[in-house]
Amino acid sequence: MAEISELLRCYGWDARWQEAWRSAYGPDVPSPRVGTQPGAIEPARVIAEHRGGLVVVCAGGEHPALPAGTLRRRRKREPAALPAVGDWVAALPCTPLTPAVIQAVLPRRTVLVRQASGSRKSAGGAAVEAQVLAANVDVVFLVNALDAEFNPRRIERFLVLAAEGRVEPVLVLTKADLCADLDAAVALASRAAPGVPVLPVSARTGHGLAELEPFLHGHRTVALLGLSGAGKSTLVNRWLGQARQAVGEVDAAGEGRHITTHRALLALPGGGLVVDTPGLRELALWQAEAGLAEVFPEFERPAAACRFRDCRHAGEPGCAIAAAAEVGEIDPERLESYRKLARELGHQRRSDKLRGLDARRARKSDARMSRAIKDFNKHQRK
Ligand SMILES: Nc1nc2c(ncn2[C@@H]2O[C@H](COP(=O)(O)OP(=O)(O)OP(=O)(O)O)[C@@H](O)[C@H]2O)c(=O)[nH]1
Ligand SMILES: [Mg+2]
Ligand SMILES: [Zn+2]
Repeated sequence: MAEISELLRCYGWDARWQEAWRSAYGPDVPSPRVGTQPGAIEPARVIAEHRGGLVVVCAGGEHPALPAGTLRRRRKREPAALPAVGDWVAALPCTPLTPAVIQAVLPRRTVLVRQASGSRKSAGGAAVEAQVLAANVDVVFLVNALDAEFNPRRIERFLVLAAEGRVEPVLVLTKADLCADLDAAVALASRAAPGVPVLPVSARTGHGLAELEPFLHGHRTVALLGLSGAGKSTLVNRWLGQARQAVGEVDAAGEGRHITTHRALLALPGGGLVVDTPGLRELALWQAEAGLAEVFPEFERPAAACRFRDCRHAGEPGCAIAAAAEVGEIDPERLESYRKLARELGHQRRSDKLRGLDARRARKSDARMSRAIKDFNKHQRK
């Protein structure tokens, strides 16, 4: 078997990815060829996403890339199908005249996906789109500035998104230097995120940064999500040891001005990988029922005792959740959040059904694609 490229290893390629590749495309990782000849397909990781296209890193270095037409068409049936930052993909190498062409996305280990902003209204017939924020992320830092208003409801949303994508969440409270009562802030955040590490830091004074270090090693991928102006890029620059990501000023209203404009995966000198993202103004969930159940476990058991199987816990007769709330077993604010998120996901389910999104069909076409690529490579090797 061909040796694993050191560059790919730095970007997180490991024995498990090698295995995934092997089972999809055969025993060899074909070596890239240069020149205008079409080369064999090779593994690459998507490291940036611009309006104009993608950037991938493969054994030979960084290249501009575009998804193949087959992937773009698949998006209609499977909204999260397009390659995104963090994805491992099978790409045809670029030539001096053409970008690399991404033929397939290796099955994601984890994924952070939201409903694309502006697509919430499905009633008027507008398509509801999924947007992959980052793929194959090990840990997500939910970044919240301590000078901004703290909104537990936003945090819950983030936690559901992380749980759904099987990504370990860490709550990072930035700008600790601007906070008068750190203990109170941490206590408040911990209430919204039971069981999740809550780490106050200051990029200005260095306070708490050492606590983040353990996450930034060993070719693991950490994604940063949060409002604009929360201080994500400032942290990334600190870890990079250079001012590579532009950072912005915060205006009088305490809002950042969307300084980071595209998602990018960056390799840190210490071996870790970070995904810097543009500030998220809204975070609409995308098919996250499992994540919801994980973040609100206290509603799972009582809900099973509700009289109606599709009980919305909003005043239906025989509602076990309402009964539990009455005797004070349930935090009414969390119940309100849970209800709201469940309602939102319910709407989405129904509109998906109307559009006929069908996961089984998508998997079938996956298998077809990987067969086609195998054949293609066999042909190349002859
Ligand atoms: N006082 C203080 N200011 C900070 C700290 N970290 C970041 N800032 C400031 O917060 C502002 C916004 O920081 P950015 O790093 O650009 O924020 P961002 O989250 O990347 O914002 P977007 O790219 O727009 O999403 C800048 O003016 C930083 O100097 C900190 O720990 N303390
Ligand atoms: Mg930024
Ligand atoms: Zn109920």
